Amino acid sequence: MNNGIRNDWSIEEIHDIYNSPLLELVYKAATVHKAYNDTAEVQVCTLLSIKTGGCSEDCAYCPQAARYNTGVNVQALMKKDEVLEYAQKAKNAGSTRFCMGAAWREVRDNKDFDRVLDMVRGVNEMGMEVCCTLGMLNEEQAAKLADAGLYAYNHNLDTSSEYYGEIITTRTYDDRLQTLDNVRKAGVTVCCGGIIGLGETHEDRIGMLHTLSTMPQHPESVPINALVRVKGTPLENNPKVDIWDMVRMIATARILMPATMVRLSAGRAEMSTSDQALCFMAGANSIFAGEKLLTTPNPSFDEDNAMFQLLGLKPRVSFKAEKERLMEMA
Ligand code: SAM
Ligand code: DTB
Ligand code: SF4
Repeated sequence: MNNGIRNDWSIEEIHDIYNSPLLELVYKAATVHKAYNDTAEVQVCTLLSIKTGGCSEDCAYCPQAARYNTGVNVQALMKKDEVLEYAQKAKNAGSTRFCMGAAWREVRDNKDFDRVLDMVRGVNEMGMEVCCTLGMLNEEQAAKLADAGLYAYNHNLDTSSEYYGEIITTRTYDDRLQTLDNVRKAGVTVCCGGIIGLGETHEDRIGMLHTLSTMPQHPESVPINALVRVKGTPLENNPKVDIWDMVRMIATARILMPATMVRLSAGRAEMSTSDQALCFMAGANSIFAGEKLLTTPNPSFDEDNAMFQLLGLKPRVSFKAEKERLMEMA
């Protein structure tokens, strides 16, 4: 145990937390949140799809898989200058983390990867936390990203190891864990979470939370996505995720991983302000901002600003800026 942070949760304990009466669960999560974090602060991350569509994988939820007819236009890797322009806009709008996503199965050692490394250097120099999500990585590639100034790498487990094969057949759960290991070894922070609404059971959700919360070091951020049902994907007709399930998931994640950034990720476009307020109450302290996630709609900066005003929330300064401020004071 370290500062009350535990890595030895049992499935039974998580089961009991997840299944506790909803308001009691939210109350407990809010209490843990207050003890570990500034509850007024919400980290605002901006996502940019730097390479879109045409992906060889078969992830059943994903509009970017080449094998589904989803109407997503394939776009080759963007130019560095274009990406930096977006990053500057995001920074001006108050975002402190910039996350670049590519519809790749894995990173290959080629000119495209060199260009991504250049983008990472550029965004880092702008004073933002840089995050990438590029698919699978080996140790050397993770080290190169770290050298370029990468702050975080997003690589989701998506669901439980038991249910994984129902959703993706072109890679394994172990492949995912291996990449996460490579990222950790390179000293890059880990962003790893999942999706609810894939047709999984409550036990699958508990299983995924168990895997995340028993890692030797908790992921620094855990995105909880509600499935965005995209026409043309095998999951297009799944029922809409119930907000109470989202709240239950976020609250449980907060209790298990008290100091982690729990991100209310995909699905906000279909949530009301009061739905989102409940998620913040339950311990969410990070969002993706900007009109688009990777390919699907997200609330606008103006809508989010209005929500922050209403709820008395403020965007969190970047860890980098915080560190620099402390050094200046010393
Ligand atoms: N290709 C890389 C990979 O799979 O790791 C990076 C990009 S991929 C789009 C990043 C994550 O987006 C996925 O792991 C999944 O959790 C999430 N995602 C994709 N489509 C989604 C959808 N329709 N609804 C919710 N989350 C989704
Ligand atoms: C994460 O967990 N959610 C983001 C980010 N990491 C890369 C992606 C959500 C994608 C939603 C579907 C889309 O816009 O294409
Ligand atoms: Fe490709 Fe990532 Fe989408 Fe899977 S989630 S199809 S790997 S872009």
